[in-house]
Amino acid sequence: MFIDIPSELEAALIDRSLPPWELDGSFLSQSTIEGYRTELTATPRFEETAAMLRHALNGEGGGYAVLRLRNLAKALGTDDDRFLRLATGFATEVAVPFSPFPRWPLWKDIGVKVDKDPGKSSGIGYNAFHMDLVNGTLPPDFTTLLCVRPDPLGGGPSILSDAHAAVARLSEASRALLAESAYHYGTFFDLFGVGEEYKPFPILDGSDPGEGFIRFTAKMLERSELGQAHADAARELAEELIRGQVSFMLQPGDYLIVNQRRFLHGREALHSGQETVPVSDRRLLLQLFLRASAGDGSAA
Ligand SMILES: O=C(O)CCC(=O)C(=O)O
Ligand SMILES: [Fe+2]
Repeated sequence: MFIDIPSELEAALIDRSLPPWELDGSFLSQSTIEGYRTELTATPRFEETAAMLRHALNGEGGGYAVLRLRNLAKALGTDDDRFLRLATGFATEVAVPFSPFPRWPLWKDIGVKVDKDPGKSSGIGYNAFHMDLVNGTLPPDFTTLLCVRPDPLGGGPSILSDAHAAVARLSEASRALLAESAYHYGTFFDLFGVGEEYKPFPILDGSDPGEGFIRFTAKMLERSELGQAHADAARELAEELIRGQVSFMLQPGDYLIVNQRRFLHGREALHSGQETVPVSDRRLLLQLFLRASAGDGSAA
């Protein structure tokens, strides 16, 4: 699930500069998509790398990938627009980049805020297994996280788990409870491209693996009022996700892409002592969401 960029491709990408992207509403414009594709497919071994990436995300047993853009990040600098455009170009090979948040740029900063709810995005604590935008009727097909800086104190490995495999290990009775519209989480305000608010929702919608979402966030166990039996079933799912998890530390330039129809993600706690780290040195990720092309639920 870790994909290195062949060195001849790296060299060609460092020499080439993609133009700034344009948006059409909250989606990357068709002319940007076509322009990036034309530029990138002209570089050596780009197409085979993009095919490996798509296979890691959509192929049998797949569901996430870490594209190692480390050398490109070193050569270009992570705060150079050229680097971000290249990452956007790779993302575009998977699905269409978009921003669900009208007031945010295409790539959204996830920094570290010591005063925030520690279990939420940019908090310092354990970020439990979840899918992003869980309470929209159409969550992003892919969520992507580009690492600019890891936690300088050494904490915060990413965690991933195969949601369908976790569900398959549950009892029939628990699965029946998870299929009921008895769950809710969070607020839904001013969002684009992710459907309507879904409340209450079922965690399981009966679709085949790789088709529907396993609409789950373990954060609801602490933050939503749930009936006892439904909460117990959700807790069992959270435990199975942990039993099946993999974890790894993102390095500068690592680009994690998660197929939200297959895998759930989260992050271990950052190391203690974040308040002693200057804000400009703290862990920083950039987040981008992707929509599979219209009418194609699997983004193949
Ligand atoms: O900080 C991380 O590594 C994950 C953040 C995340 O999943 C989110 O903000 O939705
Ligand atoms: Fe997330």
